[in-house]
Amino acid sequence: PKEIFLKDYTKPDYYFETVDLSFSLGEEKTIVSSLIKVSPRVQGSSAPLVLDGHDLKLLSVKVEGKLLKEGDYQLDSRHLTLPSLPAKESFVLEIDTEIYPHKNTSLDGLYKSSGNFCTQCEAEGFRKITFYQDRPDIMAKYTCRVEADKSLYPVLLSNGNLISQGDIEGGRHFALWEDPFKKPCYLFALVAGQLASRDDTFTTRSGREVSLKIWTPAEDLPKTAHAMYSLKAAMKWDEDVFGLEYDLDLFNIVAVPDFNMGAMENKSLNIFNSKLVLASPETATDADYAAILGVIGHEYFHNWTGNRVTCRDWFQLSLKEGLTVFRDQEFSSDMGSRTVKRIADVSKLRIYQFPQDAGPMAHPVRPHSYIKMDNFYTGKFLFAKGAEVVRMYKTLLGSEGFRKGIDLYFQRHDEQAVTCEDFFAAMRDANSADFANFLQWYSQAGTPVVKVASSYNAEARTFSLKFSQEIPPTPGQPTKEATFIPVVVGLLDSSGKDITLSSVYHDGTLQTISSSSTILRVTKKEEEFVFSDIAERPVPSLFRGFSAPVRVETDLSDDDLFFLLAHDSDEFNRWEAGQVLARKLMLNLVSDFQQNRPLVLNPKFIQGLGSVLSDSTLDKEFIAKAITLPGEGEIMDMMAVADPDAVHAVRKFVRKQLASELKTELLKIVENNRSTEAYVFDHPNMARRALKNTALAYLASLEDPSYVELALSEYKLATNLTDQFAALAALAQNRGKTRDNVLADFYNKWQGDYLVVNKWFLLQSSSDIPGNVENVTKLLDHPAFDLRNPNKAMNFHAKDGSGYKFLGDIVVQLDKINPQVASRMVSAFSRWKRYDETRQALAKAQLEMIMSANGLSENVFEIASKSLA
Ligand code: B3K
Ligand code: ZN
Repeated sequence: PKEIFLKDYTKPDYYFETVDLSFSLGEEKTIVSSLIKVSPRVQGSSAPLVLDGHDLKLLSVKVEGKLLKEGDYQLDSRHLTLPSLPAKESFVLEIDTEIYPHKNTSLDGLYKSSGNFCTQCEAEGFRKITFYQDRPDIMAKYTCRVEADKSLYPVLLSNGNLISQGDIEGGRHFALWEDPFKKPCYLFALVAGQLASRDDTFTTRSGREVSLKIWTPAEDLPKTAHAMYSLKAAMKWDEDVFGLEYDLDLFNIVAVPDFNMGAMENKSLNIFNSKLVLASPETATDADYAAILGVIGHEYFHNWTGNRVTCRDWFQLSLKEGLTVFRDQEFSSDMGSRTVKRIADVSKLRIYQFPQDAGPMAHPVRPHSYIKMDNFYTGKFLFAKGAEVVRMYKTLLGSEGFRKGIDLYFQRHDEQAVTCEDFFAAMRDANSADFANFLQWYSQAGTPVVKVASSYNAEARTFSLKFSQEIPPTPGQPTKEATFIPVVVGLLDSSGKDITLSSVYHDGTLQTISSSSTILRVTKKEEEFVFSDIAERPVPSLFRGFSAPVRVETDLSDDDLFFLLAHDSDEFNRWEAGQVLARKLMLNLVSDFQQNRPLVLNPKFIQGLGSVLSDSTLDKEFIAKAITLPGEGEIMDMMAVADPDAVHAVRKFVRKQLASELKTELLKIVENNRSTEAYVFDHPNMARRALKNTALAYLASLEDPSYVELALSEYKLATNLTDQFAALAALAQNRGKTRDNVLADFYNKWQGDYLVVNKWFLLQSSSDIPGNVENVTKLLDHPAFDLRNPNKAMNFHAKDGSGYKFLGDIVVQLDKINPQVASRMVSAFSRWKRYDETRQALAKAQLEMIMSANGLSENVFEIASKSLA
């Protein structure tokens, strides 16, 4: 496999102006004809034209209408090369290929899902459809004619506007689509099948009436109401907040059961994994509803950030993904609770991105190289750091300045393929901003560690904060430069109120402030800021709202942290103080556990969480988050040698202790937050359910018969899946008859709904009950399990040798069917070096076994080999 480098980027020798595609869809084969108007970048160029192609049968090539003979071109397994081309301003290239969508299990390119045809072209799937310069800086105007059997495929969709349609002989019909905007081929899409649509309209603020259609099998249409609500909310929000309007008269969303990712932003024809479209109160949880809102928003927002302005090359992926993830985060914040959304996003960053940034696949926001681009899309979470970088621009520039930057970006780059520097330059130029060494964020991998030391001088009435930053070495980057870290700070007085800051001294200059919080621009390896006119020793609230994606180590005492937990005006930092305390406390308990010392939970911690629990002024979902302990992964991530057994035991211990000490309050919460009203998706109701269900899980962890009864009755009386599934999960924490019975009951109830059954699989595969590998091995033989469907393929963290072996075997099996999903799974091994020697040996053996498998995909090769390196 070949590694591709950012530094090797060169402009294409040929541009494509227009592309006319024609598909004749069939059961055994599909014929794809393309007619491309090609123009050389440099007049009179004699460069060969190299087209990408993968698993294609070439039928014919014509240049200017003239059929090329073998020998006029070169064909290998990945390319079609045309060595001599007319020396003209432009010429016409025609290529016919044959492909076999029914055999395509990779779900990349053109494939079939539940009998319907659909496509996925990002990042490099278009080359599985026809020979093309499959790179995003080739932007062309497309037409697409789709022809198929009319009774099997009554609906024929592609990008843009429907120009004409009609019947043709042999029971076939066609549709002709035209997309007026230039686009890269990764945004091409085609869908053909038996589908019905939920229809609605949206009138843009300039008066364009847009027809909205969400396509699913007819029986699923009732479950698309929330998706339609989400789409309209997103369209309105983008106008209000970013001034961005939809640019065509039609917007289609199609839901398909088999899809490698969440969804795809193809121009005007978004294709979605059904789990991110279909929802009803009985079959989807609050988390599903929220995910649908966020992802529908995300794909819609790509229409401008990604589609109208796209990436020059795949190294710039964050240009569109970081920005669009940031946009969907803001959208969800505005639709619900900003603090709770921020907490959720930061948690994901810590759970997924920080460990990746410390492992063999660590890469900068803009990677320097890749073997298989698909490996850089390991779920939406991993664009999280790119989104944080965009958020830092906003923190530094303020809402208005940020908006000015966005406006300039579109003014300069509409219908262009650009780079991360172009975005940076727009932000800078629109604000005449000084971004110092901010660009380091794009080129250095690894999570910066920022240490903060504070000191108060009573005589001088000054308070000093000393920062030092260090970015740990990552593969290929042993040493790092300092980067620009915006630190939002407030200082609390002894009553817990924010002190009004008057001035701060830094680098020889005194800056006046007069507000309760300020942004410190930390740009050097070591740097000091001194606040003046501070009457008493304050407690600093640092990195408010998580103002930079870094790991922070402060000299704050436990008392300071308890104080912040109780008083900080920045709600995010109240949560954060509780988490810092929990992490410290859990790490100490881990070492107690390892040295066979008895485990004792600090009563102050119980008290601290107890007062949050009974603080009726707080948002209920905030309380639910505040009483949730950091995950096992987060704790292991902080250890020199990760010890899964100890961390597991400690987390369980702390949970049970909290539950037992706070059971009266927890029970009250469950009882006061039930509702028999019809399900409503809004923040107050979701927050109420979240708090109740978090409390229920705590209580059920005690295995006390009365709480088991309580959870069982919550399970039985639930009127929506959120409550029902939460009760199921609470009961499934503990091994035994009740668990087995309730899982069986749930399956019986829902076996007809594959999306609910998937949750049932996932609950079990991610369970930490002892002996789970054996349970899950049995599930593989379950009639509802299908390895080919990515939603069902499970992702475990190996706990002992049997877990590793189980995962290793699945990876090898799955790689032959779907390399993208297989490589996502092999990532579970990537941090094997962080465990004890026995585990290391077991995991390494599996990685080596995988590497020796016949016909290994590039996807799995890249992750497995980098993990072993
Ligand atoms: N842009 C796509 C991801 C495509 C993944 C390709 N393997 C969806 C998204 O950003 O949500
Ligand atoms: Zn995206």
